[in-house]
Amino acid sequence: MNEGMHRVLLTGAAGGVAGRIRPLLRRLYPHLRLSDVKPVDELAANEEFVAGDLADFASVRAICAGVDGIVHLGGVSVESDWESILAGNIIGTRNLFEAARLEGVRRVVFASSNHVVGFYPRRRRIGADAPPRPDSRYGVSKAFGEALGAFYADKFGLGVLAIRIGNVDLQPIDERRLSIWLAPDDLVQLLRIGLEHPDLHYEIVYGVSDNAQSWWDNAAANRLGYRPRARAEDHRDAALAAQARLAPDPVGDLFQGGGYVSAEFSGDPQRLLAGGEKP
Ligand code: 15L
Repeated sequence: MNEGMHRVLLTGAAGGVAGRIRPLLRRLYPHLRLSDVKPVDELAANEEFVAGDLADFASVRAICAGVDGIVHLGGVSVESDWESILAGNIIGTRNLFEAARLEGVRRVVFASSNHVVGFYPRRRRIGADAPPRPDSRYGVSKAFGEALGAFYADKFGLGVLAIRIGNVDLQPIDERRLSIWLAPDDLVQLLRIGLEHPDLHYEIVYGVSDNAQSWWDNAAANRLGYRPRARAEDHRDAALAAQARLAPDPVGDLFQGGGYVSAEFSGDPQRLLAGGEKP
């Protein structure tokens, strides 16, 4: 069952997340087109590589031609300077959605990030309808990508899933990741919902496994059939041991975005914590 998803484009294919999910995706879809500015080696029989620069519209249109669905992991995946964020994530994501529309692509799965909501306090549980509180230029660019997704869905009928990804890895690597860890298999479950769910219009979901101390209400994902299998608690001792080796981060440790919050921070944490509480 892949609901007409014969050709799927994966952007950011040379990155770490793509490397973890490629072996799973190529078993699900007949043809995977991989794209990145950097080359990707060791292609499987049903994979092709097409180089693409997200900041260059003609290049983005070429990588989108003839595909049924797109998993957009490409762009800048961490905090960076404005020029890099503008080129890779603001112009790049605009180019991606516009090219998808012109090429008649049916679905786009947008890799958003937990850093869209990084300034929410850790003690607050939020849903996908929580207004953005980005903790970084990177988080702002992901909020922009979510807005673009809504626009292309509402205006042009593209099916769009924005996944606010926590942290994709084989296991949670510290205490914060016990809340936001996303196992690669669970990410692939969400990608399949984005590419194949028959009733998808536009939805924001959290990319998080079945973690007992998650900060997020993932009702929207569950409604679409998401049933995460991995549990951060199964790796709790190792994550806490790793945490004990890290320096405390007095500001970052209070907020969901962690180090992205404390980097360059000159605000008032107490004010943010007070303002972040529900009456
Ligand atoms: C992200 O959005 C980044 O892409 C990833 O590198 C991690 O920093 C992750 O967030 C995180 O919050 O752990």
